[in-house]
Amino acid sequence: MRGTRKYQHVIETPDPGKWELAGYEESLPISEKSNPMTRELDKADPSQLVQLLRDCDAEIFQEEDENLIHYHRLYSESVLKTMGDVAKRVQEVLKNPDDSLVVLSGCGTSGRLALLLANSFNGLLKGLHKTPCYCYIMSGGDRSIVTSQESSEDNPQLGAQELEKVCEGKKNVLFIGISCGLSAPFIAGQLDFCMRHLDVYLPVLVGFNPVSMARNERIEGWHSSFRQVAERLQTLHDSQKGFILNPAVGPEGVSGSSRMKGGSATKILLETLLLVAHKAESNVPVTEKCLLEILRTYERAHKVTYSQSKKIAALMKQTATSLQKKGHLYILGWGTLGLVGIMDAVECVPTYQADWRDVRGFITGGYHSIENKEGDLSSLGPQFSISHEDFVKNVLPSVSETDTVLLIFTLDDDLNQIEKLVALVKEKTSNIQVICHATAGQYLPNSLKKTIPSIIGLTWPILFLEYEGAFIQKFQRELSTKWILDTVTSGAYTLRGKIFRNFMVDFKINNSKLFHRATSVLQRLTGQSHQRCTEVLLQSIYGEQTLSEQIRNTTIAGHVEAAASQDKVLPVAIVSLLRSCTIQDSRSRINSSLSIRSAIESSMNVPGRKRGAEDSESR
Ligand code: S6P
Repeated sequence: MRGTRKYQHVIETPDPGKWELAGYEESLPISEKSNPMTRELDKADPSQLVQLLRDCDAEIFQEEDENLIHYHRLYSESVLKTMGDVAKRVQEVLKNPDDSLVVLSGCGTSGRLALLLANSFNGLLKGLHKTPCYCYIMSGGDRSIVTSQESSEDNPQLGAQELEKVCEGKKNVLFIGISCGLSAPFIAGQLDFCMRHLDVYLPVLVGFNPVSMARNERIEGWHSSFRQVAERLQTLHDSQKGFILNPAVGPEGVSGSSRMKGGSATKILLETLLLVAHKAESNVPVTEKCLLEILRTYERAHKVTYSQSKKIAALMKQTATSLQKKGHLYILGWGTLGLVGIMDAVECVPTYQADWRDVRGFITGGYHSIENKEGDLSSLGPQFSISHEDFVKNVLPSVSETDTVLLIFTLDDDLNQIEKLVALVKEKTSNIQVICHATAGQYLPNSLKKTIPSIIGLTWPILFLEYEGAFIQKFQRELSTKWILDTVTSGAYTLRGKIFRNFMVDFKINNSKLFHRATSVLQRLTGQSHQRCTEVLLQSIYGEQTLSEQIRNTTIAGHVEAAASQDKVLPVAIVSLLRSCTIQDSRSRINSSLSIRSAIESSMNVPGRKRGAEDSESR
């Protein structure tokens, strides 16, 4: 443990990683760097995978190290101070709910978290018979709750329009734009809009890169880059007309997969800040101590969660086996834990090119429980059927031994209903697992215990707190569930050969960020120039060895559109570059390989291959 630590930590956070040293993958922002801890993620067994991802999650709580680059961390004074300042401004909104609003906005996972958070705090207000004053925006609209709509995040104008629409008639809006990588054009458009209307809007940016690492290419069809917007926002900090909350939490365990640490850190940071604002409403002043007290409860949640590492590893192994046999993972959750399950399932699609049927989430009460703006979306197609009734009616009849069913609930949920569902599922598969949250002193009834072979039991301490504080337990349970599911699905897809080292290598290129990530992964694995990598990526997207002038002159948005109809674009480009073979040869090699990972691994060892940057740097 380092001597510089200021706070007594609940968990043992790892020592600072090599990623903090000057020069480590210098051209990349923290959110896109590869985490030195997980460099051999693809060779790990389930227990090691859990341990590695556990340590990565613990980095969220690591403190700033003055001996290294001066990255601000969650516990840094400047971050705590900004959290306090923003909390005070939230208080002002809470005092005048009729013409004020707190808007939370994001894309992908960040958008789903905006929904979860807005609903939590509206729920908190409603419980006090106060007017709800939170609202959420997600790029792609409510469809993005249950399906991946990555392309809509590239549109800054749309972001601004949506914001203007939800804020119509309001005099005081606190806008919280979440972009973990400080990269989403949709959020840039909204921040820019706020800065042009500072009489009404107070813009707050939440993300996990320093401003100097915010995305720097000019947004297509717009006037600025994300970085320019963030820099403008930074200048408003001293006058308290705008804020940036961007502690470093370290690179993701799976490079770039911001649904993992980025999502968890968003939840921790914003729930802490907002809870303090609500407590302060009852005349408790906003202090660093209040913030720290809550942050510590999340550290505790990390400890409680990963005390179940063995069982988490078993669930991961079971899931990987199901996926390998072309089976599925069905996640059935109660209350907001169901939404956490849906969030995790949806993300498997863009991150691992999974079919939407592979991992699916269901929630008790369907859309009614989610309380989304657009109401019931189930008429949009089978993908949008998300209630337990939908599961029983449409999915259960075809469930078999190859499938895994995971139930997630608390002991305060309807245990009779749960028991009945368990019995129905058991008629179809014995692979049934449970995540069960209890408060100290509560026990799972024997009748249920006997019927479920494997239970991940998490017991949370009783919190003798005032009304607002009682929400902490709900937040802990959600985060703990998120950590387990992130680890299980990321680990299962790693075991299925979808990761090479710690790079996602088979993701859908369906927005500009992902196009740039694909080029960057290509460069890192092959050591070839940016220009050459872009060229081969385009060959793979268009399936043509010779690129026409028309293709070369197409915008990135055009390439992204073309990539949408192709599969395995990145793996084909990687193998083609490593082997100096045609796109067609590469594709047939991949198609006949055991997994994407094995196709890349065997191409790495081709005689005479030029060593890649990654090879020379760190292996
Ligand atoms: C990440 C996930 C994406 C992101 C989205 C927003 O694992 O696949 O859906 O959440 O791209 O990213 P950001 O950096 O703006 O929060």
